[in-house]
Amino acid sequence: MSATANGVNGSPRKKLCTDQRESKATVILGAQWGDEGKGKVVDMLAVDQDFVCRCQGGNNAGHTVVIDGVEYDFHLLPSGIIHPKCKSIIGNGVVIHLPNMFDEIEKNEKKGLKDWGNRLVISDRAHLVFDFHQQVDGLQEQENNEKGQGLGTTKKGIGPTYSSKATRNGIRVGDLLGDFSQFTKKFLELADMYQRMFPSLKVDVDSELKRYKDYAEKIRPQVRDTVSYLDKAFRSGKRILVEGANAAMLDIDFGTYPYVTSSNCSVGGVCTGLGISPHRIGDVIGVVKAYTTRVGDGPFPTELHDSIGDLMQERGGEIGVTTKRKRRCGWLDLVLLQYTNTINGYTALCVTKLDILDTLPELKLAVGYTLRGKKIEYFPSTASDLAVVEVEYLTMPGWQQSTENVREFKDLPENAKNYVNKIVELLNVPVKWIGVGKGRESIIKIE
Ligand code: 2SA
Ligand code: GDP
Ligand code: MG
Repeated sequence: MSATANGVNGSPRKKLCTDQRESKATVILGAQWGDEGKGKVVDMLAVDQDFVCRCQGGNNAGHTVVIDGVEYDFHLLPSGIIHPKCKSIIGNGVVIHLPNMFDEIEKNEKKGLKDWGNRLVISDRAHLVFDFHQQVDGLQEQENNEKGQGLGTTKKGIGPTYSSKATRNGIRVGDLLGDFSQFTKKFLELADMYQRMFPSLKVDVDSELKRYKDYAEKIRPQVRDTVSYLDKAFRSGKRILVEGANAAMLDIDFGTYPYVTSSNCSVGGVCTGLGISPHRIGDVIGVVKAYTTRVGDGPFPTELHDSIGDLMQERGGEIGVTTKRKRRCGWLDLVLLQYTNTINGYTALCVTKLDILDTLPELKLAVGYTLRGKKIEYFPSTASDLAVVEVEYLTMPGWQQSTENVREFKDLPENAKNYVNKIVELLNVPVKWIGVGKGRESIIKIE
């Protein structure tokens, strides 16, 4: 048989996958501008998983999990960390500020997190965020604001750290655990570069190096090569969940550039941020808030600047988990969701926060965009075009009754069912879960 025939029949690939025990990762991704409720979905699905992995972002993320009335907010730690049987992986694509990570661990220990040291695994390829990256994030924002071009970042040093990674003078976890004199040299060079770029930046090099010498020993037990570790897990049929952070519309390539974060928050980031082959990706679950929110600057076609927007903000408790900023609110945008579905290929959706819409007499869904008088069949790539699209809406009647205690789809008010069914119809993706409250139990599962 020729090599070509082999390829066409798919046999070389098949050979790699013939082990019956081989598993596939389930991926959870934000389908809008973040804060869709990914933390809650991860918590729900992590119950029977062996691994929960973060693949991108850093502690700019804020993922909320509510268990028995106790609210946990995770920023860098995977939301599965509270599940005693589940290992939590921080992959190579993540950027880590160690002092913030240990603060986060300490805060959660006070709420009941136990034995995390046995479950947390950190990639030696992940890049480190230093205090000066966070300061530079603030300085850049300040400069941009002065020009009226602020992005509204979380100031967690995410952009500057991914910049260091791209300019190849970033420092990785593995560097910290290796020869400390080499780490010192790299640290001095990097700090020096930023001080030349930002003369007002102060870096207390001696105390930082002392601090990092201690952090090296503190994290050493958690660090390993996560590529081979996960490979072994896939081969032995372990159940692996990937927790996307931020969301598709904040993706550095596909989001509303430059009003985006600095990583790939869509499905590609799963492969590059964990070293997973695309063949190992199974279900891709898109988490969709029943309306739209955005925190930070940038265009938002369905934004509401009226009492309905205020109602969504207040009823929805729409406040940033990391920065405590008010989130902007607006109608559900199906044009945007069609776009992120094209990129991510959702196999199922979880629609969250349906309960927040319970009091509205009427709801609108964005179903089309017109740009400079012409209906468009693509999602605009520039912030300036997106800022001027005219939105075509479909109006649907509201249900004006509480959905909070509903646990089966059939028991939802007819108009709530119609709203969800419209999402399914227009996206052609099944909705498998509907969130009707903050708690773990407040979910409708659709078999
Ligand atoms: P950055 O800090 O460089 O990643 O900021 C760039 C843009 O990305 C947005 N961004 C977010 N949007 C929604 N949720 C995020 N996490 C927090 C939360 C945000 C918070 O869960 O609420 O607390 O404010 C998040 N992280 C980054 C950010 O607003 C910028 O528009
Ligand atoms: P994430 O970043 O996608 O994990 O989302 P966040 O945690 O930043 O924001 C989602 C907020 O909505 C949190 O306060 C959650 O507790 C809350 N939440 C999640 N799902 C639901 C839901 O179905 N109904 C209600 N009322 N709140 C929800
Ligand atoms: Mg969030």
